[in-house]
Formats: sequence, C-alpha cells, structure tokens
Amino acid sequence: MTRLSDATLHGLPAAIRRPGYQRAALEQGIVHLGLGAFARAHLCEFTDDALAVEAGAWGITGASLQRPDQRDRLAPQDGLYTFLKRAPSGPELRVIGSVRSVMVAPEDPGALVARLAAAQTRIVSLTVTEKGYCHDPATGRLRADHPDIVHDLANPQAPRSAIGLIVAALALRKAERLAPFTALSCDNLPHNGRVLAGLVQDFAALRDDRLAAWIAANGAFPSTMVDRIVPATTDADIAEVAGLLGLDDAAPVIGEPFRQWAVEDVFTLGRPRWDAVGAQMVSEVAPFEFMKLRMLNGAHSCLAYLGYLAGHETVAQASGDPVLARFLGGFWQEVAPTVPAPQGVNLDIYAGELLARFRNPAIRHRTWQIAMDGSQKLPQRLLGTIRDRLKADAPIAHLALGVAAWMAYVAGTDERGQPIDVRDPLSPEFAARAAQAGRDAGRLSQALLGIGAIFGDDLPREPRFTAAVERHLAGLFDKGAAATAAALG
Ligand code: CS2
Repeated sequence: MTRLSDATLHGLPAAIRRPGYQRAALEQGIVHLGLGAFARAHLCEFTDDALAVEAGAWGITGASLQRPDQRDRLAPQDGLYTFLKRAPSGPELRVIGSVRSVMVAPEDPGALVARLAAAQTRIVSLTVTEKGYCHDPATGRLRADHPDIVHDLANPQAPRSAIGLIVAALALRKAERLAPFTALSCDNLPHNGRVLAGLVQDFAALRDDRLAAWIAANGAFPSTMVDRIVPATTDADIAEVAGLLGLDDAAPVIGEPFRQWAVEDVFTLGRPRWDAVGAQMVSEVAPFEFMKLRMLNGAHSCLAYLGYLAGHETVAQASGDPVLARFLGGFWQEVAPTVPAPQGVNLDIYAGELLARFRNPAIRHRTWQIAMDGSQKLPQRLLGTIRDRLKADAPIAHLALGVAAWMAYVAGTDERGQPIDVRDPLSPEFAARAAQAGRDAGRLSQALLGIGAIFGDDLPREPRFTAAVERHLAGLFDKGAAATAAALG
C-alpha cells in the first residue's frame, strides 16, 4: 500500500481532516524534545489546530533523545501521521502536519544544540518523562551524580540529557546575544516549569555562574498541566489505521477524545494561538496540576498496581471491576480534600468524569505501561497527598494500599507466581531489597521505605503510614489484591 506523505495527502477520503495551512513554507519555531506518542497526540495536535486558526512560524522540529525509530518512521512520511481518536462510539481520524522534521540527538548532538540555539527557535518543549529530568524525585533537585549529568558536564558540546541540551543551547544564545527561548515542560511533574527552571539553574551554575544569572534574569519556564490518555500504539492499531486511511502510516498515535492543557502564559518570544483552540492560558497552573496529578495520575498508578496484581491487563478492565471501582471512590474521597479545586471545577464531577474516561472500552491502556517508573511517579501522585492527609490527621487507607500494591508489584512476582517485568530506573535496587526481604511484609516494606529518593526521610518515620503500608502488603501477599481492596469496604 502507498505511504502517507505530502505527495499522497490529497488522495485521502474527504471526511478525514488534514492540516488546514500551508506546510511547505512553515518555519520551525518549536523544537520538541522527546517526540513520543504523548506529544504527538497533545502538543502537536494543539499546534496543528492553532496553525489552522492563525498562520505563524510554529512548525515543530521533533528531537528523539535516545533512539532513531521515530525519525525513521516519520521521515518517509514528511513528518505526517494520523491521530486516531477512540471514542466509545467509534474511531475518528485526522492527519496532523505540525511536525516538519525529526532529529536524533545521539547521532549528532552538536547539530541539535545548534538547532536549539538558532534564532528561529522560540520555544523548546519537553516530554521526556519523569526520569528524563535527572533529578531526585523526592526533592526535585538535580542529581549531579546522574550518569547523563556527569557526562554532560564533561562534554558540554555533546550533551545527552534534556537539561544538558537546554543549557548548552542557552549558553550559545547568550554568546550570540539572542534572547533565551521559552522552555516548556509538558511532563507530569508538579510545578513542572519551576522544577525545570531549577534544574537548568543547578546545571548552569555547575558550568558558569554568569550563565546561570543570565538565565535566571531572562529565561521563561512556564508550568503546564497536560492531559490526554494515550496508550502505546500497537500493530493492530497500525493495521486499523491503514484500513481506514487507505494509506500506510508507520507512526499513528491513539488517544481518547478528552484533552486538556493549562499553560502559564509567560513566553519570551511568543507562542502559537493555543488559546484559540482550547488550551487554557492561565496565570496559576498549580491547582490544575495538583488536581490532575493527584486525582487522575494517582488513581492511574493505584489501578495499575492493584489491577495488574489482580490480573487485569487494561485500565478499562481494572476500573470496570466493581471492587476496584469501589476502591477508586474511596481513593478520591481521600485525595479531594487535599486538592484546591481550580476555579469552576467541582471535584466530585471531575472524579466521575475520570471514571468514565478510565472505562472507555475503546482505549486499551495497559496496566503494565502505567506501572512503569513508579519510583519517579509515586512522590507526586501519592506521597504528597499522604503527607497532607497525615498533617490533617485524616485517614489514608486507600492511599497506603496504593503504595503497598506498588511494593508487591516491584517485588517482582504476580499472584499466579509469574515474574513481573518491572521497568524502573531503580529496578536493580528493588530486586536486591526484595531478594533480602523475601515475601515478609514487614521486612519488605521497611526495606523499600528506606529508599530516600522516593520516600524522603520523613515518611519512613510516620508510624501511621508505615503500619498501614505493612498491613496492606501483608494482605496482598496473603489474600491478593482483590480481597485486600474489598476489605477496605
Ligand atoms: C499515566 C499517564 O502512564 C502513566 O503513568 O498515568 O500517562 C496518563 O495517561 C496521562 O498523564 C493522562 O494525561
């Protein structure tokens, strides 16, 4: 079958939406670091919409920081790809054109730094996942001992990490007397702009104090809250898209209909008209971030661990399980009082909408996918909420069960005795601690709670928390996830 590309675009079925602007002359004012499925289903779609509303120099250069596969799939398609929106009522397709080219950092880091430093680059956006920030998730500070950071300090012209790339490019811009680009984090971290600014500061200060001062005085690091459920694309999705499109597309992305983007409106060199296409440009993103990280992502992580242990492959199955649905209700009741609702939002209604989104039967979002990188996710999804609840002397049973389920999961064996493929930067550490503790809930919970990068030094000293986690972990080992969740009532 013929491949999707600029040359074949005109032959698409008329009902399929395609870029509503001239792509050929589109200047690339955005460089996006970490061009995974999420960015292509979110920032790139918003930008595609914005370009159709108002032309501008806002084409996107994608950059992959690790592998060439995204570039290899997109380059033969001139950067075009399909977004397949999966509503419960059926699929809907559109072709997105905002990505104009893709670079692969490890092939030529200097070329990417030059591209970031070029005058035409006005926004550098990021979806590099939590671990891509090379920080200590418990404190938010740069890990100067992180292998990529050590490498980037020794090789400032050929960085590997997002932070190293941004600082290298900002140093060039300072030397060229160019204003800094806006660095726009679109990852699921609380205060993601502030965290990114702090990490860039920490790294720049290790290189040159004057550079750090210049960035502090002139840079912009807006915080954002990003939301859309985007499961990994499967071979079956690729085949389905080809059937609907009548063309081969090696790089389609799949997503739910819902999307939300709250963006702090501070940009050094302008931005696309995202505000005209549904993004909420606000002065204060924190209430949106807290709501989303604690209510959505927190629930997602609990469902991922409990659901996986209970034998559910997808979030739709797990959230359709009456016991886990009841768990979610109790979980949200513990979380909501810690979340200052953004203006105009009712948290009960928000929770109800989350449940409906999780249950969307057309989305196959694997519990295993969400279970990944728990060490980087737990602090902002569950542990901050637990700290707030403990301070308020309020119950934490559901939150603590989420943490215990993470422990049972990273211990590496499921309820049928099968090994779990635990993906996490700290997985060797988990395996070592689990091997020593065995399936003794007291010893295992104590061993894992001792990982300061996750739990800090305060939570292991909170008996209300440690006792609840240990009790739940014993329940998970003795009677399994379903019975332990059911026992919460
Ligand atoms: C998920 C998120 O994989 C995960 O950890 O919780 O990717 C989630 O689907 C998105 O944040 C939704 O916006």
